[in-house]
Amino acid sequence: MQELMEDNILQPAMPSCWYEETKPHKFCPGCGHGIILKALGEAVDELGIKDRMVFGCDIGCSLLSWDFFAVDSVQTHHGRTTPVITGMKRANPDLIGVAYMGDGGGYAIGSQHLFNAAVRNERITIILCNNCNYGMTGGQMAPTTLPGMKTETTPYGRDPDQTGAPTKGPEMVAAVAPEGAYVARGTIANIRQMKGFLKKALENQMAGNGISFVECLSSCPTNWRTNAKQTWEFVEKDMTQFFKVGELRLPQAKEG
Ligand SMILES: Cc1ncc(C[n+]2csc(CCOP(=O)(O)OP(=O)(O)O)c2C)c(N)n1
Ligand code: SF4
Repeated sequence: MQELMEDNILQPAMPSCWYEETKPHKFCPGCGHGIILKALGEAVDELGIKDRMVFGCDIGCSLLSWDFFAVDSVQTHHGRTTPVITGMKRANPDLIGVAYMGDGGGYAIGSQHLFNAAVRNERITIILCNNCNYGMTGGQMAPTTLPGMKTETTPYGRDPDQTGAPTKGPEMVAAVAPEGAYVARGTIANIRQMKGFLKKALENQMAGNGISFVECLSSCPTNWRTNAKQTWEFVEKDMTQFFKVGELRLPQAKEG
C-alpha cells in the first residue's frame, strides 16, 4: 500500500494549474464547489491557458478558492467579481478572465453586474455555483431556492407567491446577450458534461466572441442537512426538474 501511495497510483490526479500547497481544500465534505473547480482546472490544463488566466472569486463559500489556482487571483466584494474581472480583461485583453461566484453573489447582490456584462457581451468567463442557498452565512434563502424548499429564512418552505419564482440565470443571460455569447447549465452530477461546458466557455473567450456563462448545479450538504444519498438525489432529481441542464446559447447563433 505504501509503495502504491508513493508511486502516486492511489492519489487522485490534481490539475497542474491548482496550487498544490493549499490542498486539501477548505470546503465541507460533500460540497460541490471542489468538484466544479476540479473540472475547471482540468479544462484550463487541457487548453494550456494557465499562464494567461486571472481568477476572481466572490464573497460566500466561493472565496475559499482564493488560493486554489497557481495563477494571479483576486477575491472581491460580494457580488462584484464580474466587474472586477471585466476591468482586468479590458485593461489587458490577452488575459483569460474567470469570475467565480455563488448564486447569492451572482443573482442577488451582483445581478446588475451579471445582467449588464451580458448586455455588453464582455469577453470574460463567468462560472456560477448554484447550491440553492446562501451557503457561507448558514443556509438562508437564495434567489435559486426551490419552491417549497426549507431554509433558515423559509422554515415552512419557499412560497413563490411571497418571494417570486427562483431565478433562472442562464435563461436570463441567454435572453439578453448579443451574438457571440456562450451560455450553459451543467451539474456536478455529470462531471464530464460540465467540464465540456466549462471548456467551451473558455474557448469562447479565447476566440474573443463574447461573454461566456456557465451555471453549475451544486451541493451544500452542510446547510441542506442531507446525508450523501439525499444530497445526490436532491442534485440529480429535484434541482434538474426545475433547472434544465444543457447548452442555451452557442456563439454562432442568437435565437429570437
Ligand atoms: C455587501 C455584503 N452583504 C452581505 C454579506 C454577507 N454574506 C456573506 S456570504 C453571503 C451569501 C453567499 O451566498 P452565495 O453567493 O450563494 O455563495 P455560497 O456561500 O452559497 O457558495 C452573504 C449574504 C457580505 N459579506 N457583504
Ligand atoms: S457551507 Fe455549503 S457551500 Fe459552503 S463549503 Fe460547506 S457545503 Fe460547501
